[in-house]
Amino acid sequence: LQQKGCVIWLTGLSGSALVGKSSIACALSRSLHSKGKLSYILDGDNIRHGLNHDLSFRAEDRSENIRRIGEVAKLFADAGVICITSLISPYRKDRDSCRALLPKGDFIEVFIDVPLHVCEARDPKGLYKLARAGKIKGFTGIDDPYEPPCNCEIILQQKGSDCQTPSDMAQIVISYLEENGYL
Ligand code: GGZ
Repeated sequence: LQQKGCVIWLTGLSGSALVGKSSIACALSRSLHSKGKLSYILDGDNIRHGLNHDLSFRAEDRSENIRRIGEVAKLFADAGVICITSLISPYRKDRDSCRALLPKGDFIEVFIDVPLHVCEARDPKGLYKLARAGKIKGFTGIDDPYEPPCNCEIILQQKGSDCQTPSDMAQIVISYLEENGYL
């Protein structure tokens, strides 16, 4: 296997399904596959059903969720896999701790910069509605913080109404990987 591993760390608000973290992760993984590159997606929502089923959405548990996923992502990268993580990962210090686990350059932080009102208008799982009604407490963006990255490698923005598709956004990441010697 002639492949340099790395971690592509997607961060951003919940529920941006149309061009959200999960759909970008999938588009990216498909594109890498078509180039003969091995990748693996670690999705917060899925991992919370297995490895991290003991964790809630309290601040300490979110931190632990991110810490474990960061450690697992590091193992994938060590094995030469391009590991794509898809978590809200709302706290800057937790993302920075994951960055510190990897050799310089191998942690590629991608901010999915979709405004709250856009995510909330989509609300694919109805979670924002429940959070606004006080039926979910501590929902990111409503009554729990999201700290945007200060120095991330890539920002993917949802500009106005012209909607970039997940594969348009994945292509931006692919170009970054090409320019930086990962592809
Ligand atoms: C945020 C929550 C919450 C609360 C349940 N806050 O749209 P989704 O459903 O699929 O993505 C969200 C997912 C977030 O899990 P993560 O592991 O990515 O979060 S973190 O990085 O903060 O640990 C959402 C759902 O779980 N969800 N309750 N209170 N999102």
